[in-house]
Amino acid sequence: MENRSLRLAIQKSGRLSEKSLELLKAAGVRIDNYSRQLLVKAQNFDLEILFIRDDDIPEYVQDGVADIGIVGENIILEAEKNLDLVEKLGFGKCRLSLAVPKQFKYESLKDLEGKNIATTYPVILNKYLSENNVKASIHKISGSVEITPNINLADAIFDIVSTGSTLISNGLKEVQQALKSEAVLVANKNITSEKKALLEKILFRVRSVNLAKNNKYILLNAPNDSLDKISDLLPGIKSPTIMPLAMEGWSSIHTVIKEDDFWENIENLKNAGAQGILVVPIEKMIV
Ligand code: PRT
Ligand code: ZN
Repeated sequence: MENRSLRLAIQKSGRLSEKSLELLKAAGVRIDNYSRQLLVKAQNFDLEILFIRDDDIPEYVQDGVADIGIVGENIILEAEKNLDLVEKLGFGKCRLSLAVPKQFKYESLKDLEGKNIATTYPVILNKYLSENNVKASIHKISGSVEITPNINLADAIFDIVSTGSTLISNGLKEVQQALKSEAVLVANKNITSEKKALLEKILFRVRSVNLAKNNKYILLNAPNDSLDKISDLLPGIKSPTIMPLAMEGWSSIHTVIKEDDFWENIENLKNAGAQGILVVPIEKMIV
């Protein structure tokens, strides 16, 4: 009989493993007593978690061995499988960039015409170069791409960069970013309606968790004559809640604000008369 549980493939051990499990936990999915066996059943949700290498996830999901998966967008784009990209998850952020030895006089992509470029992402690189009308010879290698220019195996590399320190410590400089990547939730194109309903349920929770992460609950006090000015600075979900304080002529303002907007606006809020500003994390947010 066909398995009715929704089966999710995540990376067994690597940069996305902990964050994937954290996301499930925050979404209220309990997986007790697991020690990264291949397949584990959630305690309180009709979900099985399959722990595998990230490179295998696109194929497993396409072939229906798993119904959904969490994997880097870079892996998905390179694998060229037929999948639904359901949601960007906001972690595992990195970029795919071209880098050259630091003494290389790089001015534009044309400087790479006819050069040897080493990468583990030949599909993405090939597409990027042809979109930009540059012809280079691409060398697919499976690891330690960053050492290839030093051993004269390549003139340039195309690889994942996050802090950039790997490039620097290998005497390379990042010259061109081709794309950004982050962890994404992907799904098989032909899942049953039962499984689709389970996916929707998980997705609703994941969105609530991620929305909450990007927003903060803000409380502040202000003199009544600056309330309008302060309200204008707080682009809340709806209009802010304003309550009178015991102190004559003062009110307390509560609202939800995007974390980035908060940092942008902090000085303006203070200048407008805000005092006692509190910023509180939100656990779940349903709008
Ligand atoms: O064993 P398995 O095949 O499952 O894992 P893996 O070794 O292939 O992948 P892993 O765990 O290294 O990365 C998983 C995913 O994390 C990648 O597919 C990306 O989507 C994402 N990610 C985010 C990164 C990085 N940041 C990253 N910095 N993947 C790799 N790196 C490497 C990069 O290859 C380079 O060697 O880190 C180095 C650069 O880092 P900086 O900080 O020095 O620039
Ligand atoms: Zn891998």
